[in-house]
This record gives sequence, structure tokens and C-alpha cells, in this order.
Amino acid sequence: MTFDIDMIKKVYERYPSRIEAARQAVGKPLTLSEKILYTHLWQGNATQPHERGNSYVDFAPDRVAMQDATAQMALLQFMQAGKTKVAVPSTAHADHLIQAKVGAEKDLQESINKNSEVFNFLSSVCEKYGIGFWKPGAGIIHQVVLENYAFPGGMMIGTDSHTVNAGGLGMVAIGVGGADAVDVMAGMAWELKMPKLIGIKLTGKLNGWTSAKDVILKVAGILTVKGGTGCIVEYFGEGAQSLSATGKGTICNMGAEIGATTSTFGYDDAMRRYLSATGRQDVVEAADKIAEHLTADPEVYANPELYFDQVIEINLSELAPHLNGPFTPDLATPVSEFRAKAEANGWPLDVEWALIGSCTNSSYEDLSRAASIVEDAVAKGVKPKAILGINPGSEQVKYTAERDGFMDSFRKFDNTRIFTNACGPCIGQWDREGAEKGEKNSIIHSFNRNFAKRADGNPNTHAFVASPEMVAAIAISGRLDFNPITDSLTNASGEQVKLNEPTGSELPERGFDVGDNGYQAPSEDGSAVQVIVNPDSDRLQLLEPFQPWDGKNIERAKVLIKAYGKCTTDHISMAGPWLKYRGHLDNISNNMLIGAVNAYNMETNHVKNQLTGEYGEVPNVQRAYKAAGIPSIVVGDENYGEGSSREHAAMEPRHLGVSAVLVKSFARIHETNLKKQGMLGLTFENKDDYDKIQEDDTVNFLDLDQFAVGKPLTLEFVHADGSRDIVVTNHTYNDQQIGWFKAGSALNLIKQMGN
Ligand code: MIC
Ligand code: SF4
Repeated sequence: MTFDIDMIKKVYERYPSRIEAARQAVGKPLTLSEKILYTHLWQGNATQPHERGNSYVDFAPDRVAMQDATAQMALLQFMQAGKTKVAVPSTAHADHLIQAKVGAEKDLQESINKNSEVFNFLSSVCEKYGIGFWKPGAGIIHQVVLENYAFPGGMMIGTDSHTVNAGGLGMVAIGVGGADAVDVMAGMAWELKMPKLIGIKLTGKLNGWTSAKDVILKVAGILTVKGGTGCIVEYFGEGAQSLSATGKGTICNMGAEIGATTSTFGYDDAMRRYLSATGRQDVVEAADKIAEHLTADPEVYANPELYFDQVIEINLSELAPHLNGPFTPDLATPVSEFRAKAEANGWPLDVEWALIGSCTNSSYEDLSRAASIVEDAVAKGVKPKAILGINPGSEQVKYTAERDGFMDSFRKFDNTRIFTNACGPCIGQWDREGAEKGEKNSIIHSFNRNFAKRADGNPNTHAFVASPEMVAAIAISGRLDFNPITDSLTNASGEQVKLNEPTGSELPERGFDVGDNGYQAPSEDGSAVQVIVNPDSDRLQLLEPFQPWDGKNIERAKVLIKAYGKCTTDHISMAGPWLKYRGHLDNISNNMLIGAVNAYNMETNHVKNQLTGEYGEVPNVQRAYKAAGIPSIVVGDENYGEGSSREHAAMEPRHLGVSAVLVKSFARIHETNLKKQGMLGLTFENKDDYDKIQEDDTVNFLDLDQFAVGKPLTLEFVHADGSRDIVVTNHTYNDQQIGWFKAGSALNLIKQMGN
């Protein structure tokens, strides 16, 4: 039976009338993205058009998903909101806290032992408040959501940036911070700036070694890590229809890597097949009744330039396999050009580890195609040079792939490691032997992110992103510059052999199967369930409300750090070993900005304490300012806060007393997270002013006491020699968000409203 089928049916029932209202309001044919957005307005029927890229709109998402590493903070906040039950169907998934070391069975048990306090907390909060809980080992949140909850034309939010994966089934699914999830779970509207729309027309058909992953690797190369900011990417065309639902999921998933709000595809046969194979024929039947509304109007796809803000065309028939990286997912290189580029840049070519998995590429189809490469190599007598690590996306995928022999195919390589159905190495939960030596090396993986230190903590690991098929081929050759289309390998008998093109199955011929899928349903009435947080715990800490603004200008603030270059959420609040403190704000604050490069000395975690003149670790220096009652600001570069949805990156500075973050530009989720937690997120009016800010500066806000919508804020930087620079900064706060700032946080406002 499909989860929440009644809710889905209700959404579909109101579709025709809401579309009608939207059509009248907008006054022209509608894209799919607009259809989904306008049918999910908080107010009900649309009464006016909403200006893309400009107007803030209140939405009513259909559901919420959370993963363990962000759910802890989301649910700690929800517990403060004073509600007895979540207002919309919600789930939490235990996937990020499980380490990959020796193999699934041992690793899973060890992780359960190590994290039992957190898992028990999540399990009991879920039970109490009516939230479905997917236990450790059940799978990666986005794969489980695609298999069980996503439905065409629906809208969901999730406390993870890759929530967007559900676009593979035609949803508008958006990654948010925990505080946003709390709004929706508490039965309030969820606000988003009306996104702009990028249309990507896919023509032709994938062939040979190319896979869905290469579509998004190519798009990332075109649009860069910032190019999708504030936009929904809508894919269409005959090429789009030729892709499987999980392939579409891969493409949408990595839309997070170009900063896109989300990505989506129109309802089609591939989605019907997937829904039906995952036991949701009832959704197909309901969706078929309104199928015309679950894709754009025909005029839109016939003349996309008239309806999208930007249009890109990609011919799948000509698309080549890509390798993206190192250190950023948008550095795209077609396989045929890779060798020359790697040599020119001194990227290590030998590969010791090749990893298949993550929410991006861990479907049945992915495993089947990668397994075909392994089988082919075995048949031709070729032994793999690198270690192959596999993280299946869900228990259902693993169970079925096991039944159909693919896992055995992988095991034919002596050095394959099958890890738990969980994030594992993708989030730095990887006990890689030797990583601590910090040697320069390369790895290849089918994940989405490849920021420095992410997988194994070694800053010198060059991580490259590719399709599972290419990862398998590179595992076999042991070389990053191996091009399976043109290159041969030497087999055990010394012969030159070429690998066959991958083959695989979109869906299991005999259907999916699973023993225990790892789901725990909540109690009907959770009022008696006790949620226990031990006051001495170092993993969990109940939250204290942040202080409201005192209505005055901030004066004599210090510059804690001027971050140089890329400063992602991994730099601001590192994952890996720090994941264990995700439920304890004070403890996790000890990682605040420790990965950011200090522009004044180009070192990490080494900033000047203006009170003593000595250099220290960022969190310690900030704790010293806090203890002395001195405010501070953080300065940053472009796309500050790129990457994850983790609100810790906003809560830590808030908790430690940073007042404002002033940058050249923000990534969307992070900017909202700052606002929600009552921080000031500001951008330079003139980006060159970044250079004017000096290490010993003291900062005065001149007109914060007149904080208002659309009105720039003026900051005065007093330099050590007494000279001053006036810096004009912009902000995007609307009235409600200014209210959050004044109240100290959005949650403080919810509580006020509840009382
Ligand atoms: C990630 O891929 O970076 C994560 C870990 O899934 C994050 C969420 C987190 O930090 O917990 C994300 O993408 O939002
Ligand atoms: Fe997990 Fe990696 Fe996906 Fe994030 S990107 S949800 S860490 S698998």
C-alpha cells in the first residue's frame, strides 16, 4: 500500500481547479514548475501572478523529510514549538551516522552501538509526534523517498540539500534548513522567493558509456556551482522521456551542486513504470486522471524561450562520459580530454579507491550497469587495480540486487567492499586506512560532492565524480585517464582486451523485493511517549532560545575572519567526525569555520584574536569575544554557504555571538538559515569593498536601527591607523524575516504566536 495515498489523492483532486486559477492569474501557458508551485499556494487558489526572482510566496508543501544528521536539530526545535503532532506527513531517516570501514554487517552494528543515544532520541521523537522513522540500514533518505513517498506534481521540503532528488518523479522537492521544516511540521506556511526558471531541452538518446549522470555533469560544467541559484531547472524533450525515473533522479539530485532550488521532469511512462515497480499502481491511476497537469502546457515545450528565463539544449546522442573535479563538482572534463588536463594540472592519475553509491547513484539500474562492467572484466580475465566500495541506496535495492546476482558480481573482485545502505564515504563516514598520512592521491566516485576533505578527511585527496559505470571501469584500470571507449587493458594472460559497453536493467524483471525494509510507524497517539535528553549528554542538548535584538546599532564589532575563496558549509561546519555532535549545539560549535581559509594569512583555523593580538583557532577566538561581550562579524567571498542544508552552519555563529555575515554572494539555503536563526546576512553593494576590510578593523553599523525592507545597511570599518571606510551592504529580508531578526529567531516568533 502506498504511504499517505489519501493525501496524494486530495492533492490531485484540487489540481484542476487550482491550475485553472493559476492560468487566469498568470495569463499564459504554464511550465510544469509553475503548475506545481501555483497548486501549492498557502492561500489556495492563485489570485495574482508572482514575479519570478522577486516576490516572496507562501507555500503549503505536502510532506517533509529529514535525515538523522539534520533531524536532530530540526526536531529539537520542533519540540519547542509546542505542538502535539506534525501537521503534514513527515519522515526521518537514519543514514548519515553510519560509518564505512570493513563492510555492511559489522559497520552497521558498530554504528548502532556508537549512536544509540541519538537513534533512540530520533525514534522516540518520531513516535511521539507522528513521524515515520526509517531505521539505520534502511537506506539513504533520497532513495527511500523516491521509492516510497515521491509523487508526480507533489511538493515537499527536506532537511537535506539533495531532497531535490525527488524531481526524478516529477515533484518540486526542495532542500531547507531544519527551522523551515519546523514551520511546515507546525502547520504554518513555508516561504520561498518565487524561483526563476531554467529550461533544459534534452534531445537524442543516451548510448554506449554515457549515462544520466553525464547529463548533470555536463550541466554543472555549463552553469557552474552558482548558475542555478534561485532557479528551478525543468528538463523536457524526447531525451528527457527516454531516461529512467532513477536516472532523472540522478540529474535532479545534482542540481544541488549548481545551486538550483530544485529540478524536475514532467510525468511520463518512465515514472509510471517506476511507480508501478515500487508498488504504487494506485498513484499511477490517480496521476493518469490529471496527467495533462503533471507536465507543462504544450506551447511551453514548443517555444521554451518564451516561457523560461534561460534555455539550454543538450543532445544526449552526442554527450560523452565526464569526470568532474577535483575539489568542485563543476569542473567538467569529457573523458577524451581528461589525460591532457590531468597532466597539465598535476592531478594524480593512479586510483586506489573507486566508490559507487550515495543518494545520487545507488539505484537498481546503477548497480546493474556497474555490475555488467565487472562481469565483463571477470570474463575477460582482467583483475581490478583499485578497491571497489559499494553503498546500495536502500535495503530494497540491496535485497533485490542480491537476489538478482549483482552483488555477487561485485564480489567476484577480491577487493570489493559492500558497505551499509547509507551515506558512508559520501559524508566522510569513511575510516579509510592511511588517510591520516595526508598523501596526495586521487579517488573516483559516483557521489555528488567532492569538496576538499569531504570523503576521507585528507585535504590532498583529489576526488572526481563520474557515473557508476565509469567508476567501475576506472576501478578496474586503476587509472583516472582510462578511456573505456578507446583504451585496452591487459588481462591475466597478457592479452589486450577492451571492456564492453555497460548493459543493465532499468527495473528488476522479477519486481522489487525486500525482507525487512527498516520502517517504523509512529504511534497513533504519542502523548505518552517520553523523549529523554540526558543533561550530561555530549551528543544531545536541549535548545535555549536566542536573545531578541535590543533595537540598537551593533557597535565596535570585530572581524572574526575574512574567508578567502570557496567557503562551503563543509568549511563552516565540517561533517565527518563532527556529525556526532549534530544534536549538541555547544559542542558542534567547536568546529565553526575551522575549514575556512583566513584571507589574511591563507591558513585555516588560525585567526587573530583582536583582544590579545595572538592567533588562535576560530571557535576559541570567537568564544573569547563572546565572553568579553564583544560582537563580531564574518566576511566571505562568492556563493558563501554553498552545499549542504545544515543549519548548524548558521546556528553555530549565532550561538557563539557572531552578529552578521557579510559576503559577496550567498547560497540560497544558507542565507535563509541565517535569517531563520536571527542573524544578519548581508552582501556587498560593491564587491570590491571585500578588499577594503582589514584584519584589525572595528565595525560599526550606522543604520541598523532603521532596518527595513529594501533599504541597504551602512557599515563603517575603522582601520588600525584610524582611517575609515564606509561599506554599503544589501539584504533580502522581507517584513516577516525582519520580524525573525527582531525576535531573535523564527522559532521565537512561532512560540510567541502559539502562546
Ligand atoms: C551533504 O550531502 O552535505 C549532507 C550531509 O547530506 C547535507 C546535510 C547535512 O549536512 O546533514 C546536505 O546536503 O544538506
Ligand atoms: Fe548522504 Fe551524500 Fe546524499 Fe548527502 S549527498 S544525503 S551525505 S549520500
